[in-house]
Amino acid sequence: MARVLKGGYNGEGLHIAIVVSRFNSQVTEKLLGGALDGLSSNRVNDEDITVAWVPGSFEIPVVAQTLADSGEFNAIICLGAVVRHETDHYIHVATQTAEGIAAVSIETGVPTIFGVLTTDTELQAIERAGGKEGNRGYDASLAAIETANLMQEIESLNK
Ligand code: INI
Repeated sequence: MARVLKGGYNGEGLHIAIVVSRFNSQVTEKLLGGALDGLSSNRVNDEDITVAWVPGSFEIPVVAQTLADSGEFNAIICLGAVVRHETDHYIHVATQTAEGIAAVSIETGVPTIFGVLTTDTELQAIERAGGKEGNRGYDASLAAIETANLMQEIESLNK
């Protein structure tokens, strides 16, 4: 019979950091609310949650990496909203943020969750931050808990 590993959603005892961008804060504050709601609904203690604000999404990876390197956290949740404008600035910010977050996750081994919206319009972002398309911050919190638990299961194999 195959061994199946499944992280599950019990957040008890997990230490989670959230890095959230102030740019487009009308959206990111809602993503943060969703993430905090998801963590507390799944039994992560308030005192085990750390929130770090950064100026824009581009600054998320370096702060996420420093938090991951601290060894204090089981997962890092990254929240931001990159909205397309007339110039190609958007593309650089979105690409570097996504690649940077993926690199932190792989290089540190600390699950680093991509909760950064990349949308054509502000309305699309609002719809994904507690509007009719749900709340990607909440979704990111579940991904953090599940992946952190899965990593712990893998680390405890053969112990
Ligand atoms: N930062 C965002 O988080 N979202 C955006 O839509 C955005 N746009 O479009 O410019 C944005 N720019 C700021 C960027 O993240 C950095 O903070 C800035 O370039 C300083 O490094």
